[in-house]
Amino acid sequence: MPKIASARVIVTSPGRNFVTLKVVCDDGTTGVGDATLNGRELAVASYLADHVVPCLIGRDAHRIEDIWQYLYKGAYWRRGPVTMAAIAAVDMALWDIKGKVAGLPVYQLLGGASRAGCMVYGHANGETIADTIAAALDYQGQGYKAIRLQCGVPGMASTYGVSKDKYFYEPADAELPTENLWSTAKYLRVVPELFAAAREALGWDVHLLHDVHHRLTPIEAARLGKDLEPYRPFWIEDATPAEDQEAFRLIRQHTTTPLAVGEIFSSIWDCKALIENRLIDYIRATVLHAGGITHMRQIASLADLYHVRTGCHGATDLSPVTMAAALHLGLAIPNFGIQEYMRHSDDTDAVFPHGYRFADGMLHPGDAPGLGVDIDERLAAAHPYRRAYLPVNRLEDGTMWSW
Ligand code: KDG
Ligand code: MG
Repeated sequence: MPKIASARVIVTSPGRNFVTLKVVCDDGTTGVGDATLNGRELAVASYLADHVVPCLIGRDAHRIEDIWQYLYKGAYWRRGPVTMAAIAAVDMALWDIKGKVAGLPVYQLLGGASRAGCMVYGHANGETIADTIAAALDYQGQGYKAIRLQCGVPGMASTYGVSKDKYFYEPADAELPTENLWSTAKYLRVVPELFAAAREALGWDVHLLHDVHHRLTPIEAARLGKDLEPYRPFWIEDATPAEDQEAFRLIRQHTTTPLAVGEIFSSIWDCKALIENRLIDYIRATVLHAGGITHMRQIASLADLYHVRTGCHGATDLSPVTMAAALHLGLAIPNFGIQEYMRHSDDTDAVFPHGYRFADGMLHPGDAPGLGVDIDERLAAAHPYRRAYLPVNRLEDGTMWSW
């Protein structure tokens, strides 16, 4: 059995910051895990290097479940994004190692493929509705079956999800948090117009998604859900801040627009009530922020009982290691729904060589043993960490709001 001989934490910034754990076994087998927590990267790096790595040395790398339980229950302090991202990194690395030792891609260890590939959604965004539609048409031309639509709000200087770059949105861009302004009234006017224009231009054979990014009250979210119903959105995401889970009951009572939530959840306990009370349709927790493949598989199994499907977070701050892990899990589980795919920059792709491939609107993780992704440490060293924060948000009168 491979024993863990060492593990190192690699912090690199090829266009944006990433924290990666590399576990090395006594037989030379290595595994990689993603531990990136956007804007708080060094907290997880320290949690891993100072508190987790010393406990790993000498352990049997095949005992994935036992090591998961050891790190979760053994810390006494449970859950939370820092802890769960650190556990996730170890978990991903151990699945990577197990696959390499077995000579099988991880999806085979999880039960084998349940589908041809994982349907993904791309990000169409623009300052105006016309710009967003043009971007969406571009995605449609590339074969995407699902597209997220975000556009600028007239009268507001900046809007969540709208960037200068054509293919990805990189909000963590400042050494101190930038301050954005928000107006719910202005926003609620523009989104239905965007969806009407999108159906007109793109037709009905493509799934359309939208991210509210935690900004509405329950009754406002209900209004948006109703207004979008004629355009049959695939989902609206994070309609309200999900720590108030009862809020989703109110939204549900008013609209049949499907609801997705969970990208900031860190454990099955954050998902449980929403799933069991049938208040959501898609769970967006990820292998990275929700404890790795081991824990995310448990969340997906719970969700499956209630007809809730996965729609895992896949923004650029989740490294290609997470993307690979999510695709192996997504390919295998019965209730995969969709996978977010905000492409990485060329610099990021170069630091993380990977085998997953896009074709016909889907990503496939590839058939290399393990996760099929690695980190080029020499190249990583050429991109030192740079402090970068997500923005904060205020109402027009200065009141602090959710970003
Ligand atoms: O780190 C925060 C980003 O990943 C988040 O703002 C992106 O909401 C997001 C999404 O749906 O991709
Ligand atoms: Mg989101």
